[in-house]
Amino acid sequence: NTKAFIFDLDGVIVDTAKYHYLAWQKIANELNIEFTLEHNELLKGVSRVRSLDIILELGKVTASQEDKDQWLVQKNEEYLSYLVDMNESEILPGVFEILKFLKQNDQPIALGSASKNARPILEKTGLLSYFDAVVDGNDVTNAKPDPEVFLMAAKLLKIKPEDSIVFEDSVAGVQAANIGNMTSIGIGEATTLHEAKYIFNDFTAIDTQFIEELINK
Ligand code: B16
Ligand code: MG
Repeated sequence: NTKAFIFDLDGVIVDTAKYHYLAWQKIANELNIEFTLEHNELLKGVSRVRSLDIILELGKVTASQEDKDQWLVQKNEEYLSYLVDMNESEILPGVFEILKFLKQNDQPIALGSASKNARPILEKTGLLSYFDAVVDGNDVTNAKPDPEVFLMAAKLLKIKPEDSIVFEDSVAGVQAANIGNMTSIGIGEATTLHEAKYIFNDFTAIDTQFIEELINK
């Protein structure tokens, strides 16, 4: 049996949320907008453009498109500065073992991320060669919970949506997988991700027997 295994990036493979947070915080500070870790939760899985709008809404700030464009560039430059030293030590616990197991079992693997920086991150962590397809923020027009990113990934792997499995840490991402008729696996808090078909705290909680059962379903 062959299934498509589709991974989100931030919060699933690496914890880049902390870098997004630091970069957004700098912008928010300059604009005198209070931006806490709790607020940062709202930005998970959300596109860069939408993230800025959410922050501006928090501070009830209106801005010209020109200003917004400048802040978006500034945010990304700041974010990229944190990625310079990134290496395989930033791969979240258990992820590498599952990727290896899937490869050994000839299962196609794809990335389905909202990030426009996904490829360099996969390269820096040494994981790019594990992915048969990479679909990211440069390829899609509709953000999660729209299933576009995952549907495109499944299509590239030549696997039907109903035979696709999605690993996601964000609510919008879990919803996207469900709307796309795929099997959603939430990585994180059960209270937050209750819409997922299965939920695990992290990848160390997923054993290879569970993956085997998914493959043979
Ligand atoms: P970039 P994911 C998402 O990645 C992040 O969760 C989200 O916080 C970020 O704003 C978005 O990527 C865009 O990232 O600014 O690098 O294009 O979780 O979909 O892998
Ligand atoms: Mg994510």
